[in-house]
Amino acid sequence: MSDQAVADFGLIGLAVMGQNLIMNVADHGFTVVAFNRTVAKVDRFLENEAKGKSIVGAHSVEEFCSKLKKPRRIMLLVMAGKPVDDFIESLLPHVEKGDIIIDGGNSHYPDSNRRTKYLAEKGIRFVGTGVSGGEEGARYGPSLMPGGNEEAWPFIKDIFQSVAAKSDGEACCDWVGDEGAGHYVKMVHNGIEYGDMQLITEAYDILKRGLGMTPAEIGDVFEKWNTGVLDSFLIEITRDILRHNDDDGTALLEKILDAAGQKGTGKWTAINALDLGMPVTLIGEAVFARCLSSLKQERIRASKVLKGPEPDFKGDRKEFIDNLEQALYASKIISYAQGFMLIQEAAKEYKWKLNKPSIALMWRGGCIIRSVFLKDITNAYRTNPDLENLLFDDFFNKAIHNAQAGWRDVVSKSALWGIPTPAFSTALGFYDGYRSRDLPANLLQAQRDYFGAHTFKIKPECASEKYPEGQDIHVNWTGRGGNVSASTYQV
Ligand code: 2AM
Repeated sequence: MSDQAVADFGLIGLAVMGQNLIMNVADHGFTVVAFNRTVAKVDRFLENEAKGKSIVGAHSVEEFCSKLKKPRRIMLLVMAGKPVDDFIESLLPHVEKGDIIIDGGNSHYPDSNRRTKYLAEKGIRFVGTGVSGGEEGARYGPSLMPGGNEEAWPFIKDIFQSVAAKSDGEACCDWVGDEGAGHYVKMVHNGIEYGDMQLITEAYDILKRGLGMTPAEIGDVFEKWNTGVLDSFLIEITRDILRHNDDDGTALLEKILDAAGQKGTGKWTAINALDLGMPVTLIGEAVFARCLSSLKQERIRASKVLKGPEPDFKGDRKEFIDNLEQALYASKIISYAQGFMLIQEAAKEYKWKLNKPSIALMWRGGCIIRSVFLKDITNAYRTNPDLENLLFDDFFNKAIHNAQAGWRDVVSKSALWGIPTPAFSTALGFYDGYRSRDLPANLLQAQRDYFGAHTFKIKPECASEKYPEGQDIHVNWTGRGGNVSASTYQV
């Protein structure tokens, strides 16, 4: 090893996240070498934020690699897409077999699948890691979700778990699984974040329009909720947002245009759920709710011509607010159950070994969806890593049963009042569908067979010689046409 090789860890990409993560790593006793495409940023960083810390700079990829101890541990925090591939190519002439390249950007998981395979062929260990928690998290403790080539894990575990957020003394970072599993789990995290945010907005809307409460009053409700089962970062910041007054003494929140933006990770999750055939309805509704909100001008026109009922709250307000807390809790349980159903299916489909108890632990602290609730999910998967569904866990089974009456009260009242609750409602719809032994899909199958000869199977208890169990059956519903099923003829 050359005398120059002083650094334990290298990071490329000196935007705020990169700079903060470097300082975080240096604070934990590691020496870090920094590089950036625009090299002037390296010197600026060294002279300012990095001054006095165990951070060195490099002015070329070659110099960067020569300053790293072996196996080299190189992290990229650059813009997702082509810049990641370009940097990987520029690193290749200067790295050796066994070295580790980590992509911590917002990459889509298929890219991480591809990069893991491509680099493994060259003897380079690739890691795609989700990083959550924003700038603050990067500096003082992010949630880190690494996946890819598992051979890399023993070499990066110490650094990753040192810099990650801690929850009850445990690092919010563990190995997720193969190939793009780290970025996949980060994608689902973001989808769940969409869902959590949508649920909170619906609760706010019900309190505002249904009960006629002011932002300050609603802030007090959120403050109380933050001491109970909903205790979480998003509930906490919502409380603060509700209490944030503008110069004129009124809530700034009420001046903000009600048209939501999105960067696409929620959409990726929903598209993936459709691709895998998993009913991740709450995230889907959360994405669509943002789409609907962004049709502001059209909604203004619609509000003038489409009539609906007005809220007329009667009864005990405190009891209703408690019911709303239960509705939010129950819907959140459904959303996480759906998220884990998706992750489970992805592992099966993509043949990844996944570390489920750790996924919940990684979301426990550091990231946007961090909450007390995730401790209960961690416990559920630690007790039974093969848990088929979160709703089968004793704790959550009890929780959803306790919350049910309040949840139904909120969804039905909102419907009668004309207040949209796409996320609360879809969660309840899912719950009732999931717990239904019999669904009306028998009629659907009959319709499909009627118009398209798509065939159906008979219920085992109704099987007979005429309708044998397990067979694809086609019936001539009209007495006209043939008896040929769609699977045997081409239109
Ligand atoms: P820059 O400072 O030279 O712009 C976040 O934008 C990080 O990604 C920055 O470090 C930025 O480098 C880097 N980045 C953005 N686009 C890039 C590209 N096309 N190639 C390499 N790095 C890029």
